[in-house]
Amino acid sequence: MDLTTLAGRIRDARRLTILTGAGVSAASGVPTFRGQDGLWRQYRAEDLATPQAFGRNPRLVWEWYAWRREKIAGCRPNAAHHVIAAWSQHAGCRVVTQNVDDLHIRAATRELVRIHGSIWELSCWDGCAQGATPWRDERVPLGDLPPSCPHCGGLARPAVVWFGESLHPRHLHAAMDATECDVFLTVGTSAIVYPAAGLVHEARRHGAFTAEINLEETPASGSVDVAIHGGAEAILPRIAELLNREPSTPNRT
Ligand code: BV8
Repeated sequence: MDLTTLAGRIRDARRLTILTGAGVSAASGVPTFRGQDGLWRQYRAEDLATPQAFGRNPRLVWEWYAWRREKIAGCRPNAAHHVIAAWSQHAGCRVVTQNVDDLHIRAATRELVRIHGSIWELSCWDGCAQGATPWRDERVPLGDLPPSCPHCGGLARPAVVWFGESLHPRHLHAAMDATECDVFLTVGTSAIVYPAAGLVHEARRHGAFTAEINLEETPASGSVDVAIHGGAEAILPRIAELLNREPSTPNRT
């Protein structure tokens, strides 16, 4: 199985779903969660991205998010985001991302489901009715930490899904719906965070051809039809180039 065969599968697919993780943004300079640069002051993501950690020390958790926002503000979509955005313009292509950096949005990706929310959005931690709907605040720096809810003056939180929190039902439904596809690509994810990591298995169950593009082996590598080791920012443009070389095809150029 090589890139040409995978390109052929993508070319013939009426429905293509792409799941992305932090590895897609790595080439843009966004730290991944579990790579070398994923640590912050020796904390792991799982130590800070929880409601319990926030309840105990909202300022510390906000310092981590403010540090990430500052880093992400200086990053731009890379070639992987642009190829995915181009494919997303075609009917039948859906993109499900675990990333909260919004680089897929900045690359003008269509049919995008952000299952873990956005680091650029906030909601009310103290549960006021209006503050339940996330609001966007792209200020860098964010101002005094922790920020307050503009509706009730209580504590604001990052509008992301923390470990131990359920995904928004609408997002979970859209992600599950997207597993009913002909080709399912999982790109740049360590495949250990659920329910996102379960989507590729769901796609297989629906009879999809599954492929993984990742720098290293993951728990999903043994289950997919093809596992390609390499940088998403290099592999995806090569596949796109193979597709562009094809005689014009109705599904995807
Ligand atoms: C849920 C938002 C139901 C926040 C994130 C105990 C109690 C409660 C729950 C659990 C539990 N045990 C297990 C669970 C379930 C838990 C879970 O899966 N835990 C894991 C750690 C085992 N899941 C949840 O809690 C989920 N909710 O289950 O609800 C429930 C409710 C209550 C009680 C029980 C169940 C919610 C999970 C969402 C967590 N939020 N993010 C924030 O960002 O601050 S997850 C976080 O990890 C990010 O979103 C990230 O995207 C995601 C996954 O990480 P990856 O994207 O894969 O990034 P990573 O660094 O790991 O890997 C990058 C990969 O890219 C690497 O393989 C690398 O080799 C590769 N790479 C690097 N460079 C490149 C590359 N590949 C290609 N090209 C490159 N250039």
